Amino acid sequence: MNFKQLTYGVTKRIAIVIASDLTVVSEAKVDFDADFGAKYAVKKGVRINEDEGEVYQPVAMWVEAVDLVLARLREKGCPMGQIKGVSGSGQQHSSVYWNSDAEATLKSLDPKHSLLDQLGGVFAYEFAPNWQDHSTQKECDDFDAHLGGPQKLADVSGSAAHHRFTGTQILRMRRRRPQVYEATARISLCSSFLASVFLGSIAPFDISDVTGMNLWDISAETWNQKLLELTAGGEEGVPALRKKLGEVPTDGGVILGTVSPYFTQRFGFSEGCRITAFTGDNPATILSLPLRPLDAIVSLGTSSTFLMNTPNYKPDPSYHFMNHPTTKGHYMFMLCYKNGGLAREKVRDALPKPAADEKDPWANFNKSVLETPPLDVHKDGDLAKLGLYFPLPEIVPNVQAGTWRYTHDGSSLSEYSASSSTNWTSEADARIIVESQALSMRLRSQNLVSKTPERPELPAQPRRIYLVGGGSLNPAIARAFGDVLGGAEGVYRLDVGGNACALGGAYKALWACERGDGDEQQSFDELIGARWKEEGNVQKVDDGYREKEYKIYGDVLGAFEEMESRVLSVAKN
Ligand code: XUL
Repeated sequence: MNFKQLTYGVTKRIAIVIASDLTVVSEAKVDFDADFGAKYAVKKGVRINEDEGEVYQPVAMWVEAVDLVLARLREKGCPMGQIKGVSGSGQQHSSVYWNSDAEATLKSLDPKHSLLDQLGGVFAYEFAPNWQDHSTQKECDDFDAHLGGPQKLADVSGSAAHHRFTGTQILRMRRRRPQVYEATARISLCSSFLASVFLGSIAPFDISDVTGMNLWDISAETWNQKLLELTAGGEEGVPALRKKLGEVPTDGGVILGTVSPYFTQRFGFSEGCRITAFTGDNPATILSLPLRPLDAIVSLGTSSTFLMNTPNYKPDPSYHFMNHPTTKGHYMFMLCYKNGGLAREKVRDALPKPAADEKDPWANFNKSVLETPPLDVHKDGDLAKLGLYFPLPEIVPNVQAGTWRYTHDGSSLSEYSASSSTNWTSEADARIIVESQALSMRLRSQNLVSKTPERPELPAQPRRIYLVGGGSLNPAIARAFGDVLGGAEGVYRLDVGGNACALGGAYKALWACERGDGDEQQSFDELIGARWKEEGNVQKVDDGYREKEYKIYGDVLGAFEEMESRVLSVAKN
């Protein structure tokens, strides 16, 4: 193991230390519920105020988690003094409101006392809105209208208005808690908050994470004046808001300074240990491997995300474009679904239970997915089945909770009714839900993919599809995703534990510290690509592209899109 150069990626919960050759040296974890659930009254890390749709977290818990995760790292024997650089990641969109004592307090932290003891008084608001917050419908309507419609807002900022996006959250803070807004000297995102603690000074926003705010003009590379005016309540409020937001360095590898003396004295970090910008958890995830343009990551957890690195900027209200965290001129394309694993679980639970000696609770579900033909079409003349299964209100498309089933005869779409002659079984649902999750991703990414240069005979599609998260362990899901989405080089399981974003943070720190200067400066892909080994990190789980299946699903994309618009128009009326 090479201890010469160590870099450290930290999320709210996980710290990973890697060596120059990317081997993992040490890891430690804090679990919000297990470690702090009782003290901070959180469940699944959050508190909920149902009446207002607020989902939030005590900032003190995050502060305490930093000390705890570092203490655990040191206990495990991590050579803290050899850590050369620190970066990390945090949930996107979440915001921290610092008061005017914050900067001075951060600069003079005393290593004999805990962070919690010292940072207790530096917040204008003791909570941080969590990314699941949905209290901002009014503010979303205002943001969408302000530039002339959701498409216009997406053109400028990369996304239409979303409840969780920080601009709408700040606007609500000013309206709902004006005294907090007034008392706020600086606003951080979760990522820049963590960087600030390590730096001992309020750190600027990261160039990728700032694009999750609905406030940053992506092509102009600066704040959008009109959106600032909306948020600040008029032109006269803009200078004060700009002060709260700070400046944004456009280089994702910027060295912000060295680690605060608090960490050198309390945990043994070296004085020269450098801090680079921390980024969002999704941007950090695309840094956990050398993700080339045309490669996609599909995260199959409780919710689902689809991430791609692309040089094409084609914004649309139903998805997100964000600046790539390390590569100027590239973007992270992201689809973020609320319904993923839980929705599949509901369908699974409607199937007969597997036999008592069957250990895999997914056995029957998987059997149904594999034994049901695409779209449940067994023979010529069978109607194709399409469905939407949303036990939670969905983001993509933005629709209330519900289940919808449709059939398609090759030219027209009809809503399925139980009294029709078509037989729709629970086994078919298992196939149709997995297909529908993948079809939604194919529909929305189809204009971003092109032919894979090494296989020009194949239609445009992702080159590799990397699956992560709980669902990636399920071979039937891998197979169905390969059927629908293709994958010119196949479908792979990305096997970096549950820590892709912490690992991506560590790779970012390594790149920032070792990329060199001037003409010699290496891009993230060059540096990490040369050191990264497939072996042990990824495993091929499906061949991906299959001509017949790829065409079958391509032929129903239009019908799938029409089904979504019908569901949306009924929901609106
Ligand atoms: C992305 C999003 C979530 C959080 C999760 O827009 O809101 O994926 O980043 O931490």
